[in-house]
Amino acid sequence: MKIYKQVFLLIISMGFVLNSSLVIAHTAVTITVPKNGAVLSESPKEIILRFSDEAYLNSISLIDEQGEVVPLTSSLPEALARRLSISLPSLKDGSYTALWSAEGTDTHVIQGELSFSVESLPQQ
Ligand SMILES: [Cu+2]
Repeated sequence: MKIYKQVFLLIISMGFVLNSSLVIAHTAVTITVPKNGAVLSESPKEIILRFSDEAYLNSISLIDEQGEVVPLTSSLPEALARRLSISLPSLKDGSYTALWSAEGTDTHVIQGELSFSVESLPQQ
């Protein structure tokens, strides 16, 4: 029984080493435009996601402050790239949240959320 336990522990610790090296290799978002929490004086033309390595965008959805999905008119970028941009329709004043999902070259899924608001008119 003892040898099994040692083998088991060895496998567990190898798993940790393997996992931590994968964590380092993960593709991550480095910059977004707009920045999370940004207050914009006009509707942004696009959302830009910059990654530490090439990534492929699986999906993105834009939700307004009523929780409604804002239809995106342009198609998603199909290429694997470090910089992915998604064109936006003209947005009226309000708060928006973009939920996106991408995949790095290691096939790991990366998900993120980006909130911003448009305030073209001075707030009363
Ligand atoms: Cu990864």
